Amino acid sequence: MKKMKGVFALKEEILNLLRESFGSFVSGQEISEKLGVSRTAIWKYINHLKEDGYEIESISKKGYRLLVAANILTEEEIHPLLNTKEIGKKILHFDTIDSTNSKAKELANNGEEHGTIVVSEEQTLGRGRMGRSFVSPKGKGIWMSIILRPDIDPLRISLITQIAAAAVNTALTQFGVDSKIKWPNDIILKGKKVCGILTEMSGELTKINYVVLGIGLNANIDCDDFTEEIKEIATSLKIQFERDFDRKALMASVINNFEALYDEFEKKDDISNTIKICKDKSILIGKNIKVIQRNMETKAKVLDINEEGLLVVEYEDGTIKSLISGEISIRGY
Ligand code: BT5
Repeated sequence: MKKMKGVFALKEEILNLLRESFGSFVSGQEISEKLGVSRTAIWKYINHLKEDGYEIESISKKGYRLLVAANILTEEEIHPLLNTKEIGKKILHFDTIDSTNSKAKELANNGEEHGTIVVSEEQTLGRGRMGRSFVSPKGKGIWMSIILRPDIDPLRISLITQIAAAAVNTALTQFGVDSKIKWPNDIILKGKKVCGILTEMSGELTKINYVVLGIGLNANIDCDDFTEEIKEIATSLKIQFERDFDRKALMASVINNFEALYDEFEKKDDISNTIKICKDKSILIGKNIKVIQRNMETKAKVLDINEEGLLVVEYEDGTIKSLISGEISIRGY
């Protein structure tokens, strides 16, 4: 017998063996020899996998056969779809959690490394900006947080939100979804919000300790999951296209697109592709809006998004200002 392995490792290894022979049987004897565990233990792990949602047929004398993979966003399911070096190397998956951003902050405070992702099937206390809540029903969206340790000036932190917005929008385009970016942190589909981004930072004036980048993407939310009030402003891919979207492929695509743009910025100090996407896909440029800052509403026209990701607006008195995302809400676009 080989040395005793952890429960997660064995479950993953059994799953991998079944995956390699997807659709055909693998005998208990074969699994037992390859992994050095008893056949009773294998039976136990197979039951765990079934509980996770994997459809596995078991027939005595033939063994086990994987029929359908579980529709969950675990590391085992996402890893084969990633082409990244650092982002998502480790994916911590939860069935339910208060908020992936809160969990990621707790982990980052305890030294969790750059690139680790926290993802949950549901959030019971999903958070938006300024204490607002974010609806995150079970198995219907991508509720994830990425831990980042960028070596950049803390003043440029809002660019991380822009990178995420560009990455989500590009990923959606790859799925045939024609969405738009509402500066600074929303992705809009047919006039309603389909994704929100929450960037939180721990650091000092001159040095970032870590950034937690939270992304909430409404993949397969049904209309009834939203309250009457939120229904007016929010949507999902399923509501718009009347079909389910592959959450695993979507999540992987967001991560892959994110790392490409993030690396350009962090390693080469090049934010140009991100800004180009944010400008090309902007729903605000050219529109008349209301800028809400500290409960004050001011009318303005959006002129541009500049090379530092700031929103350039012209107020009614003719003054031109570049806005930092911080505490600003935009209405009436
Ligand atoms: C955001 O805030 O849009 C940021 C949302 C970030 C959510 C992710 S999910 C993973 C990670 N963990 C967390 O706890 N959070 C992050 P804000 O711009 O403040 O917008 C919040 C407002 O959007 C709410 O007040 C509602 O009006 C609306 N809203 C709530 N749930 C929504 C949903 N699922 N889809 C679209 N809009 C929603």
